[in-house]
Amino acid sequence: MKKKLNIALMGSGFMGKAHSFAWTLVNKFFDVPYEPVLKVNFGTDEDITREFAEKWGWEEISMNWEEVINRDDIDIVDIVTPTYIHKDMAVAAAKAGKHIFCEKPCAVNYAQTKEMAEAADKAGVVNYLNHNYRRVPAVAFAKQMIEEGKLGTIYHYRGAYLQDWVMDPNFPLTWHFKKDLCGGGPLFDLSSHSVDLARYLIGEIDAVTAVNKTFIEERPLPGKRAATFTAGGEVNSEKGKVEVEDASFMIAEFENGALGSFESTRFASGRKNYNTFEIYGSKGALTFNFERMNELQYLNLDDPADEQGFKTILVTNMTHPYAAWWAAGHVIGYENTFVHAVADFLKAVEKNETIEPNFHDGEKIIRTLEAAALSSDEKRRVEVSEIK
Ligand code: SOE
Repeated sequence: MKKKLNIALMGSGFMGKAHSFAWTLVNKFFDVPYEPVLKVNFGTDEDITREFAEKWGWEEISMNWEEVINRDDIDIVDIVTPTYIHKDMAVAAAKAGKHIFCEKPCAVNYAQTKEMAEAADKAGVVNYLNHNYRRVPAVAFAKQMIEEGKLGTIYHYRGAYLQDWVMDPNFPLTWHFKKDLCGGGPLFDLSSHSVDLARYLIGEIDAVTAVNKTFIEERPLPGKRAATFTAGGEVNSEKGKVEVEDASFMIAEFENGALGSFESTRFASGRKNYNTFEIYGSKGALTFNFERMNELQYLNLDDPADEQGFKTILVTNMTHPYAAWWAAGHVIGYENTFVHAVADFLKAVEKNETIEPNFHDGEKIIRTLEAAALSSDEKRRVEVSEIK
């Protein structure tokens, strides 16, 4: 019998589903040391929270997050709320001695990420920041190939994360458009993932030059069920001000000498979750597109010149990272990446080990994004170290 660990899920939206799926399935496919128990779900709207909890199998619901976090029977606090409250919840969880699994982006600004990291370090709790795309098998395999030297010296990193879910000017003014609640638009929501992947795959960023742009300045106020990807059905004639960018383009100078770029937008028509990277090195290149997440494109400059070209590697073999699902060629999906994260997190909890990315990675990512926002505001190149 595995030891049971009680989970408190803070939030019940789009990410709540993905996390609930992961806690439920992790033991079926991965050899993890614990059995997670879906104990309590915190939400702000009682009807929505009850519906969600019943559907996903949470034993109880609560409308009081502080009480939930401080319950003696809770072992793990899983934060899937809008970004503005990550810091308060994470600091409270650390103080209460709970291990923390937290959605990205880490927080709404660099100062908050520092507080989160400090609180977690002081309490000695395991803390994990869920940039889940690191745990796509093809991405973890790309990392392996880069570490083996297959690309040689890296010259370029191009990260583009494109979506289109708010292109309709009547898409409501959800928390994703209010700076205090989200920290930034696609820069925080999407480029946070791209910067995480770039740091994971090729290294740290020293300086950035960016331009942010807002296309729609006002939107209708949101109804009760408006959420990520969902207008919610309610039509409201009153409008409010959009406080964040709709698109962000950034040039990045890496510590190792590579030159990179990051594009993020919610206005790329037809692009739904187009999270891509291209890495070019002295010995070859790798490209990845999340919408084809089981594949990596690889160019090897050692191939005979007249046979050179990108080949597709189908990253589903039992020798590839996170092989636990099906036989080779039986592709996996978005939700599986959350199971991988939960599996690694539970192993880290058992050994009380550091897992990556964590709040310290969050600090570095948000610092880079803040530097990009400053660069766009002041129309100049910004060293990441300028952000205090
Ligand atoms: C909305 O842009 C969103 O849900 C992001 O917040 C997630 O991090 C991404 O994985 C999918 O899109």
